[in-house]
Amino acid sequence: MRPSWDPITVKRMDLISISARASTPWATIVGDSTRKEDTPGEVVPLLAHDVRAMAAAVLRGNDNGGYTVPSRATYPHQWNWDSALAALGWAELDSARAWTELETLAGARDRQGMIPHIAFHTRVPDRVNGRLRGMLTTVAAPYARYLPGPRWWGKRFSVDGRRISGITQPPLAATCMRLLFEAHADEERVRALLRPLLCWHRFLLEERDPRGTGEPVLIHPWESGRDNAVEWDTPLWRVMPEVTVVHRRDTHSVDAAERPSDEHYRRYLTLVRRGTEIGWRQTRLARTGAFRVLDPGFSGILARACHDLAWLAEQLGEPQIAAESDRGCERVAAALRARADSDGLIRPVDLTDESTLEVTSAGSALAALTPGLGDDQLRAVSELVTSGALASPYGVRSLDRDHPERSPRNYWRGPAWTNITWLSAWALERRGELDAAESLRAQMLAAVEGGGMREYFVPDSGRGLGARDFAWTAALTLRELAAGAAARGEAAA
Ligand code: 9WN
Repeated sequence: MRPSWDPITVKRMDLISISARASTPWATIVGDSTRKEDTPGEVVPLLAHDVRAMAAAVLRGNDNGGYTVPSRATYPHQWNWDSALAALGWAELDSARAWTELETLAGARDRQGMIPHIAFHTRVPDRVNGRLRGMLTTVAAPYARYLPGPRWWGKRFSVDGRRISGITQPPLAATCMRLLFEAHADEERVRALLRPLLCWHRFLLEERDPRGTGEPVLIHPWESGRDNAVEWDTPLWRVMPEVTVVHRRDTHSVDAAERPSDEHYRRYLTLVRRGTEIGWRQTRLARTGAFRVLDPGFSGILARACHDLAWLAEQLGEPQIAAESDRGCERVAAALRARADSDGLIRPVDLTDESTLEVTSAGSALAALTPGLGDDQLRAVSELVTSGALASPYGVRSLDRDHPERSPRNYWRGPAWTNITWLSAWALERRGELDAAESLRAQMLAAVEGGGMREYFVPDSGRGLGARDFAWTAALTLRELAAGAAARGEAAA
C-alpha cells in the first residue's frame, strides 16, 4: 500500500540528529558538517514532510519582520534577488507575507529608481514596521556585522528611509511577482508595485546603458549575484587595489576555502570606495568605471522581468506600462540574440576592451530566461545543463567542469546553487523542455535532502557548503515540494 507521505532517501549522510527546537520537531542535518570527505555514507530515510518542515522553519527563522535575511549568521540584511526568491517560499506559507516581502524590496529603491543589492538592517526592533521603521532606521545605529556595512556606501537612503548600497543585483522581482500573482492574485498590492519595478527596469535600460548597446552595464561583480565567478577575474584584476587590510567577517561563519579570496575582497572594496567617492554617479560609472561588464545572466533575467511586468500590467489594464515593458524586453532580448557564439551560448563581455570573456558558466545558463531566444540557443543551454559542461547530479554547476580554475567548494567557481538550478529549470520548462526541467528540479531537491538548507553544494557529492539555514534554498524547496505534491494530486502538507 502507498504511504500517505513520500519517503525520500537521503544518501551520503553520516548522521541526522533530531532535536527539539521551539515547539516543533526539528531535524538538524549534521552529516554535512561532520563528514570529512565527500564519500558515500549511511542511507537514512527522511520524509518529504520533514524537508518541508525544515524549509518552513528556515524561512520563518530568517524573517526580520517585513523582509527575509538570506542567512542570520552570514548575511544579516535584506538582499535584492534573495528577497524576490524568498517571496516564492512565503507564497507557500503565507501569501500576505509574500506580498510584504516584495513591498519591502521595492521600498529599498533609491531616488533614481534603482533597487540596491542591500538594504541594511539596523537595531530598530523587528516588530516596528512600515514608515516608522524607515524613520527610526535613519537615526538608529546600523547593524555592522557585515562587510562592507552601510558606512562604506556613503549616506545613501532608500525611499523608505533605510541605509542602502550603491549597486544593484539581478532584477528577479517582477518575475517572482508574476508567479505570486498567478497563485495569490492581489490586484491592489500588485498595482502599487508596477511603477517601482518599471522605474528600476528603466534605470537599468537607460542610466546603465549609456552607449545604447541594449544590455545594462554591471559596475561591480556583486551586481551579477555571482560574485567571484571566474569570468570576472580578468576585468577585476585590472582594478588596482587601494584597500590593503581586509578584516573579513564572512569567514567567521563560513570556511575561507568556500569564500572569495582576500585578493578579490581588496578589489571589491576598492570599487565600493571609488563609487562612494564620486557619489555613485551611475551613468558615469557605467561609462568609465574601473569594472564594466555585460552579463548574459543579468541581461536574461532583465528581459524576462520586463516581459513579466508587461504581462502583469496587461492584466491590470495599464497599457502604457505594458507597452514600455514589452519594448524593454525586446530591446534586451535582441541584443542577447545578436551576440550568441557559434556554439549557441551567450557569454559575458569585458567592456574595457570589448572582449568576449571565454568562460562557460551559470551566466550562460541563465540567458535561457530571455523570451524569444532562438531554438538553437535554447537547445545549447538545455544540453549544457543536462549533459554538458554544467551538468551534475546535484544541479547546475556554476562553472564549466573542465575549466582549469574550477574548484568544487569555492563559491561561484564550481558549486551548484539552488537558485541557478531552479531558474534554469523554470526557463526550460517555459520553452517546453519538460524532461530537462524535471530532472533539474529532482537534482535540486536531491541536493537539499542530502546536504541541508545550505547556500551551495559540491556538484559531484551533494555536500552542503557555505551559509547555513539559507533562505532561497528553503524558499525554492517549499515551492518545488508543493508543485510536486500538486502534480501527484496530493493536498499540500
Ligand atoms: C555580496 C546574499 C548574497 C547573494 C549573492 C551571493 C552573496 C554577497 C557576499 O550573498 O553575495 O552581495 O557577501 O558574498 O553571491 O548572490 O545575493 O545571499
